[in-house]
Amino acid sequence: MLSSSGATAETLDRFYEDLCGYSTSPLWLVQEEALVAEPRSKALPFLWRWRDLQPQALRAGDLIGTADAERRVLMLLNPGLNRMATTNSMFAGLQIVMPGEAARAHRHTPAALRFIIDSQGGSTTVNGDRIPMYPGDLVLTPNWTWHDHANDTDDPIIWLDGLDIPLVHMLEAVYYEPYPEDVQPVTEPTDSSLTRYGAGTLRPSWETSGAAHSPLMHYPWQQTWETLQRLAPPRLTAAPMTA
Ligand code: 1HN
Repeated sequence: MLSSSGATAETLDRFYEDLCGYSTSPLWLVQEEALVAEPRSKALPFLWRWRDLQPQALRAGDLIGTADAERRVLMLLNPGLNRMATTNSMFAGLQIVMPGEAARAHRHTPAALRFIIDSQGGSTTVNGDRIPMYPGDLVLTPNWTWHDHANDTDDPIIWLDGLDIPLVHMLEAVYYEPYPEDVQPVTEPTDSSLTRYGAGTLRPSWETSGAAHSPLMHYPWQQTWETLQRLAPPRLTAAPMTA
């Protein structure tokens, strides 16, 4: 049988007020909300349009130099979240690197992914592995890997950054370190993670990646497209992202 003390509202009010003074609070007043109610996300659906944002990215390229921005990124901030977040757990942004520029080397605990939108051969170097970037490519920068970006082409390059910053921030585990030089040395043959691990089920027996993350950093669009084509009905023919 359930018990009841019969305490008056005033007595309870005083009790709850006293608890406040001890940084303590009764669970039974909020248990419904804390445990029973289903999660309701504060994040709102929102569409960021390329045709709106591309000109703004180019404008940032004109107005802001690399001396003023470690990374020239337009943040895609969710209108329902009052913080640096695109979804509850992920941050996204559009990054632009102008011809001849390099975004200097650094590393951080949030992990990053990049989907390349406009590029005729820019590159990201991840722990000494220089990765060429073309439209539709996915390039990974696992947490705490050194990375810098370079644009040796005649045109601006733009990509979509995705980082798990809101999640790592919530864990109070965001750390950052600049590389001692502007650019890290390339220590591997170009695109070596793809060479070693890009064949999927075939991997060299002598490679032993001790890293806690996947050793594959580059998913070229051509490979992705061909795989999708093999899986899809035969009417798909052209690779729309191919330059
Ligand atoms: C960052 O370091 C990069 O390394 C991109 O390219 C976007 C957004 C917030 C904080 C750090 C990058 C970022 C970022």
